[in-house]
Amino acid sequence: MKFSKALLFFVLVVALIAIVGCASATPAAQPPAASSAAPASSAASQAAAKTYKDMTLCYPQLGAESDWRTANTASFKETAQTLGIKQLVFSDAQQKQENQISAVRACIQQKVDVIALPPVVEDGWDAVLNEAKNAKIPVIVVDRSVSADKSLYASHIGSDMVLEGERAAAEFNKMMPNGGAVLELSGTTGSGAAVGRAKGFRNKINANIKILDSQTGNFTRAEAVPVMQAFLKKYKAGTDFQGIFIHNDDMGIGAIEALKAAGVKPGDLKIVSVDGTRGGFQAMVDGWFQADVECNPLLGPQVFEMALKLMNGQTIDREVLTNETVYYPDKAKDLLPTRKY
Ligand code: GZL
Repeated sequence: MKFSKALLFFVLVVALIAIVGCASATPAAQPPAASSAAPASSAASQAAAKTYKDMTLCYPQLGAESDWRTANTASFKETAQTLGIKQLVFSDAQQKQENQISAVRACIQQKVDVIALPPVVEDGWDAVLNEAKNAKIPVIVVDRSVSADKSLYASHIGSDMVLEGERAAAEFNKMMPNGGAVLELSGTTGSGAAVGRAKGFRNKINANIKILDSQTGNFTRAEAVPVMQAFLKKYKAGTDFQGIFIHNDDMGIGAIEALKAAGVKPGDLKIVSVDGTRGGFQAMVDGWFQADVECNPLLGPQVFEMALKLMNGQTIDREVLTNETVYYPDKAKDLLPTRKY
């Protein structure tokens, strides 16, 4: 059977089209592209770690009542500046809890990353801490403590206020081995600082030293003056009482003003204060204070570090206590120029 060349060519062309056409209609299985099918790498699957530049931290400061508080505020503002955080949402509650609670609520509305709360008093925080928890905004309690359940905040960082009171008591025990009587000028009523210091003082004061009276000066110089004046009207310095335990240096300086006006001289009484501010060191240099129990306000760097860890889902210690000491007049003159607050 003889095929014409033309027919043979036609058959070949048709066969060729049939082969090519199938190929294009059913693409061959493509090898998996490395980027789409391979399991994502662990780095790629994790969201990029947050940095300080991503941080909006809320610091609803309780007030500006003392040199300690001024230094605490400066520590947060300066650290925020140095770290270059996105925003420090700062406010001053003028020592009013309702103002602090409003400030926290505003920060929750703003959807800040972390709230660092320096509570003016211990009680009354449960509701707003629950609101922050429900909004998934972690809270770090700073400085003074709260009575709210620990599940409502991520951590507390501050001083051991009970230990501070115990340290003050130990000084009176040393200075008044034969006993006597002391007055107490306490801090803000209901504040973790005043409650802790009073508790610690009573834990360790010797039985032969009587706490003759106790009044609050609300941690301010101005409010301590009339309290000390009233004490001096009621009790004879040196006779009815031989010492004064004062919960912070600012009130101590106010008390000195009243003592001077009443004719009391440096050294007539045994006075122990708390904070270790420049004002307290000067009072030791001048002979008014026989000891000053340290309470460190410079908590900014640690709090920002804790906040960044929380933003990156890392765990932090639930309780961070600052290491502190007691300062005495014999070194006060040399140390005064080195004091940071
Ligand atoms: C203590 C702090 C107190 C200081 C005062 O940690 O809360 O409040 O002792 C300050 O000086 O006003």
